Amino acid sequence: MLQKIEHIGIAVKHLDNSNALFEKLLGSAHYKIEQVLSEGVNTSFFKIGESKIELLSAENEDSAIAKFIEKRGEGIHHIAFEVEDIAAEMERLRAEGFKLLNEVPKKGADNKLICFVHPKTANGVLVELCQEIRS
Ligand code: CMX
Repeated sequence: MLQKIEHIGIAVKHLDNSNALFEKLLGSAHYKIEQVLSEGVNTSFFKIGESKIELLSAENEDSAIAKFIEKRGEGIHHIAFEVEDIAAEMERLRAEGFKLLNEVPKKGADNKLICFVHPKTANGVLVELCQEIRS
């Protein structure tokens, strides 16, 4: 089951500028900056109640974020849902006909196992499943 909107990912050109902008907008500072080299992104996180905003800038031109901004400009890039059991959710969505962008869960930002669902199979929305990594 999808439990809540864990975060909304927003693609930005310049992380520093956007951190300052979102600090003004949200009235609170980001609590974390993290580079995820496997995804070619730099991220920052803001808490909004039980959800978060993730700002993403491209680390290199092959990054999904660089391609997204080139095609569509800055803006909402994905919606991430928290799940209890990512493997079970992936199996459920696969069986429902959604195209998953990775075969097995991968390590994402903010201590999460993640999997993306192709936007072409979800009404144009890039969906991320994320499960907290429990130590
Ligand atoms: N939301 C909605 N649609 C999107 C999209 C997004 N974020 N990114 C791409 N698309 C659309 C494209 O505009 C394109 O539409 P058209 O065919 O109508 O032009 C279509 O999807 C396919 O795009 P593409 O150019 O053929 O494929 P891309 O090489 O751009 O790849 C995608 C798109 C979603 C498969 C790829 O970005 C991906 O695998 N994403 C998952 C990983 C990711 O996004 N990582 C960065 C975030 C990591 C993090 O959160 O930490």
